Amino acid sequence: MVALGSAPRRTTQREMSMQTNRWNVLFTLALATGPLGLVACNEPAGSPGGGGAAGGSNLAELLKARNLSEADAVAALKTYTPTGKRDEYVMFASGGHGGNLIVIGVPSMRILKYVGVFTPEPWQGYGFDDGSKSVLKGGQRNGKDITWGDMHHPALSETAGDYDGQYIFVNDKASPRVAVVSLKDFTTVQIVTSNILQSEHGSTFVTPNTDYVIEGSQYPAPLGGKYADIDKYNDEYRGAGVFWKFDRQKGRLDRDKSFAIEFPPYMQDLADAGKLASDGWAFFNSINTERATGGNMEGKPPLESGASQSDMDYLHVVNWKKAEAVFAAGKAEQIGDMKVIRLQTAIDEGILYFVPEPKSPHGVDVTPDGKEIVVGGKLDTHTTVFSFEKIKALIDQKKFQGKDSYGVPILAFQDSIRGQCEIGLGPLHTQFDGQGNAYTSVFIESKVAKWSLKDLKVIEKISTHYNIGHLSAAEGDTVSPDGKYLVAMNKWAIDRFNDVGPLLPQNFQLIDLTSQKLQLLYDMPLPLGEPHYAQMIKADKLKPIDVYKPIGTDPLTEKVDPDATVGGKEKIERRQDGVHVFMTAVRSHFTPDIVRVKEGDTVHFHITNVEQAKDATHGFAIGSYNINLSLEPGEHANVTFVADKPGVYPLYCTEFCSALHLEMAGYFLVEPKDGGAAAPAGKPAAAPAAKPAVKAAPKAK
Ligand code: RUQ
Ligand code: CUA
Repeated sequence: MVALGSAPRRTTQREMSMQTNRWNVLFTLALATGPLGLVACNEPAGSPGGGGAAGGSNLAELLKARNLSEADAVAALKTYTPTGKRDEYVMFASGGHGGNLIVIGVPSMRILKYVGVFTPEPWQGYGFDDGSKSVLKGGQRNGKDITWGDMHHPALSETAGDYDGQYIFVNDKASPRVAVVSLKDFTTVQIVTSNILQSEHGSTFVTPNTDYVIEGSQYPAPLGGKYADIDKYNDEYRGAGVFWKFDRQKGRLDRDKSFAIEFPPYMQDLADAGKLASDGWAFFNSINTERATGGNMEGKPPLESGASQSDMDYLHVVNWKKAEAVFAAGKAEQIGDMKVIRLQTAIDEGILYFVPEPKSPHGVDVTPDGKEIVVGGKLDTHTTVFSFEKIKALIDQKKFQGKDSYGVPILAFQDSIRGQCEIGLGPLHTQFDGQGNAYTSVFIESKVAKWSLKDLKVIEKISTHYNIGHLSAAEGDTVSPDGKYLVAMNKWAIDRFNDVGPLLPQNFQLIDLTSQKLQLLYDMPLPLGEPHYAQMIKADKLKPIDVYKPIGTDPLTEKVDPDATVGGKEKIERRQDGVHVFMTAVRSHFTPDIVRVKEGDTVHFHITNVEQAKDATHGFAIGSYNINLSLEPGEHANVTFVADKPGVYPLYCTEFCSALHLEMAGYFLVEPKDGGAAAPAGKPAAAPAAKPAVKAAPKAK
């Protein structure tokens, strides 16, 4: 049982510097006494880390025994976080196929939490009580439950272009969905979806004050979920950019105030919102402006070669401020469940422009000052730096080099860029520090390239292990990035970890940006489906609650639930709609602890954890009924189900909450309709005569 009432003590500045000094002394000693240079690790991959067993308590001996190099020791000291100490940054990483969000402390790289988002998360009881079930229901597609997610890009809410620590938004590429997670309690409070899109990718990206959460399509399809054969690709298939309006007061996306902008059937890729100089604008990449459709068994080129014919694709430049006004003026059309600004309207109203961008680009990242847009050209060796000022001037002067086949004005490439930086093979995504440097992931080379935005020259490259996709720098998407740490999110781990069968973990690698040369500090295996992107926020910007107050609070409404119960007021009531159980949980009992219902009854459990001690969570489980709640201190939860199988069901608490946790249990008794004659579920009803026989069976001795 954890100590109650004694909040973990924060380390004082003095203690910190004492500690640093102690390490310095120890470390200098180690360097002076140990032949560090001679034990530098140069072993084949796959050998046990650090060679021999850890032995001795003397640093120099330890380094020698574990065969660690000086660089290893430095890396260890930079990431080691002693017990009770906290991390400087918190990173929110996508949980990929798991459809959940992973909270990681940096620089320790300790996993702090998995937040259930698009899929049930049993520990949190997410997807088991009525409230969270209704949140998940918001993400049903065509009435179907989706039991996985392809989560890509978490986006922290921003105020004036800076992370404010209030909310985080995430997307599901496969079944276009956007979720809102409240950072007050790290709980998913809303999932929205629209039938306007059938897949998405440019999501989620927020405008600088979180007015909108952007969701851009990926693979074109007829808008609104309609059917059209792929022969009609050019005419009937479309992309779109959805602008979900965020109501910060309510902490929810407001469907009625949200709109979409129709795009031609190119495959839109990543997106980013403008900021400062480019506030009011948004940028979407595209691939496959060739409009290849695949059909490799129908005499057509496979999609990937068909889509790589031209040298240029189109950067979509979108004036969302204008789109907002056009939508408000009623010039959007209802398609499916979304109001859509049609392509022609977007052209006529000056909402959409194209700028050619090198072949099959991927990441589009607006610089911290909002003045430039960096595009990584997957099949190009450069990053291209577009100047917003130049783009804006061309638009204002209506200086276009032509139109695409749908009539969208095209700006001249050379007139829109400031320049290009020769990066290497396969540049994807770019992050920034506060010193005018950019960091681009180089997929094919498995490297991070640090380059100067000013000179467009590579300063340094560091190898990653192995192919790197996204990368995330501390406060890296804000108007004032911190630099300091960078996490490379590598898609191939190959030989980095112990073998666990053919499906390998992902490899997150922590890189120090403050050292003279970029230094690799830590490898973190991530045992969840491809987690594309992450954002990293200064830990002290997060101010989550530690208990729900007042007692009986529903996390979704943040109000006391009308069915919350206090100690002494517990009751079981039979009403028209079934049996209502008003229950409390406290160490170490549920009240009531025996609940009797009849087969076929609808049962409503209303359970309040009446504790206010930090971390005093109780679980509530009824095994064979798939009931599993997590009741954090002060929390109230409801769960409704039909008691359709008679029998005796123990109920119990699933969190080891006290010395008498095992005794925190009771019984849920479902009396058979016929008063006890029914046999156990799955077996034919026993003849009444069998009953006394069972009763009379003598106890085995
Ligand atoms: S995108 S790295 Cu969504 Cu690059 Cu995956
Ligand atoms: Cu409550 Cu265990």
